[in-house]
Amino acid sequence: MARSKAVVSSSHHHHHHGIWKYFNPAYYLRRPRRLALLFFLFLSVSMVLWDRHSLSRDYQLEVSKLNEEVLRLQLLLEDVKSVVSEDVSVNSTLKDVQEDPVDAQRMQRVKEAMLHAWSSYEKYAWGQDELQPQTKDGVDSFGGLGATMIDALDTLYIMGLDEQFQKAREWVATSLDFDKDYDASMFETTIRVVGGLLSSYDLSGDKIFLDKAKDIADRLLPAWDTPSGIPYNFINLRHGNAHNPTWAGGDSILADSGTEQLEFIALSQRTGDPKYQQKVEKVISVLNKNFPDDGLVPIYISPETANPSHSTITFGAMGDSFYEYLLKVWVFGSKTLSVKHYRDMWEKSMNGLVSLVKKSTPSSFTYICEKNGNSLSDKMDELACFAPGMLALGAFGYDDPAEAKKFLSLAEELAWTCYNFYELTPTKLAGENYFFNSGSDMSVGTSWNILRPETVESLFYLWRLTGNKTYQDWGWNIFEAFEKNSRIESGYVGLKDVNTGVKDNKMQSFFLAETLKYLYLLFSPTTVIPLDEWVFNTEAHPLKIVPWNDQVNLGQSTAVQQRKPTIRLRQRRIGRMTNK
Ligand code: DMJ
Repeated sequence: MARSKAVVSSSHHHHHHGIWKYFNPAYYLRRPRRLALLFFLFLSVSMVLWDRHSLSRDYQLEVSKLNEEVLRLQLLLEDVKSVVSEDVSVNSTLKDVQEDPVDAQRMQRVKEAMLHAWSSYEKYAWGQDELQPQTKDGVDSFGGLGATMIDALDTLYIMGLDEQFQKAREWVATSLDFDKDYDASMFETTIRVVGGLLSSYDLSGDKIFLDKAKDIADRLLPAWDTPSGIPYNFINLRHGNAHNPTWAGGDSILADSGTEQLEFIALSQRTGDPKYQQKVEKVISVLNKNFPDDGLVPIYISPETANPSHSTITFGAMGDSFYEYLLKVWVFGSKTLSVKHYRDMWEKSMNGLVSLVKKSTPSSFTYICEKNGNSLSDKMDELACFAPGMLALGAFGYDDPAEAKKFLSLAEELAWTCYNFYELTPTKLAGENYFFNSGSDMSVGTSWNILRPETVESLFYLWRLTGNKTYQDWGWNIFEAFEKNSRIESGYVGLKDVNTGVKDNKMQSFFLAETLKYLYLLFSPTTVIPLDEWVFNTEAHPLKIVPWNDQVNLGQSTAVQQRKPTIRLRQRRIGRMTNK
């Protein structure tokens, strides 16, 4: 009994030893061949794992490339289908059709660029504000409102990227949430989010977009509750408390305060509720009370008194779109009496603009100066390159043909300068701003390029309004420079320096909203978003012009619905000619 106990105990001990001896280094030191075997085993396992990992990475890459290819083929198929289905029916409207095969090809190339930008966003930053293509992730730079998603909606629609549009539409319906404890810029949120949603509503007739636009606009509205009616520029989306940035010394910014008129007027027209329109129209009438003869307003204004403080006058950053909207509200209001004061203010401002215009030496580039007090500074932002387009659009509103001609040629001269902002750099992409020096024309100041649209925007207007194909060619050159410098495998990035081509890590949402849309429209038939039926907001979101209702009739405005067929048909016809 005692013996057997001893045996059991010994065997148990032995067994225990049997498992754990392999973890004892001494065991292997005494057995070098086992050690070698172990090492070899370790090596093979790691190699197999590593190989599998890189295999699956290659595989993923391959799959994503194939996915893009499938999408491209789907687009082609869509085009071919429309040839078959519409061949019989469209003979009577052939004039709408894209006649130029080069245009048609370029249009497809821009559409493909949009697809690349969009699928990159979809893959790495879905639902977030902006894609960071280098790090392949997203960033919420606007409070997490899906800025790129909303900015891209109407571009997807116009280009006929239906599946992508539908998927984004589902995100808007199910995941877009504005209840954020975030101090939003009322300007950025209006032009991108309110504008993007309203445009999608006007194009598709889908009510979800109008509901969402109303939701966010209601959260922005308290920003206008100031002593003067000039709004505070930031507002908390959840709590509704508004304020101005401390860096502006408590003042409001001109562009930030005067670039909501189109969106909020459109919202009043579409909802029948006048409160949006009232807030934004008051801003203009308040500014009109002390409007200077030259129509030039400094960029800082007091929200208490509506008086401008001593600050820069510019058609670039912080001034720009205030002037743009004076003209566009007049167009949006069907140029009727109720919006005449907008046109009057705009014409004054354009005389002011002329007083800032100079020519460089030796090459005689026309440029717009900035003004500080009484002195002009020879500096122009690329942002100010929206001005040629605005001038061209407004030129046709002068009764006096001499005035019309004067402003159209000014527009054309400025467009040449802006095109040279691009042409003169090694990358053929423009810097952020330029300095003009007598004897040596111009030189790049701040040297980054963040995929901005202003120059191609102006080329689009000039092409539409003059029919001069040179503007298309300039736009195409700029597009190719973006393709060459800014396109990477996972999206489009800006450049830190247009001289060296060093890339940054951001795909700005306005690249999809504006740059690619204007480029696409530069090569589309002029019947796609015709300028006498639509007004582009400053983020390139087209809003449909509807009969200008006075306050009493606002409720009856239902004109902007079921627009889908019109656009779709035109889209199809383009495809048809592409394949001819
Ligand atoms: C856009 O958000 C708008 O075009 C705005 O008017 C100016 N800045 C960017 C594009 O550069």
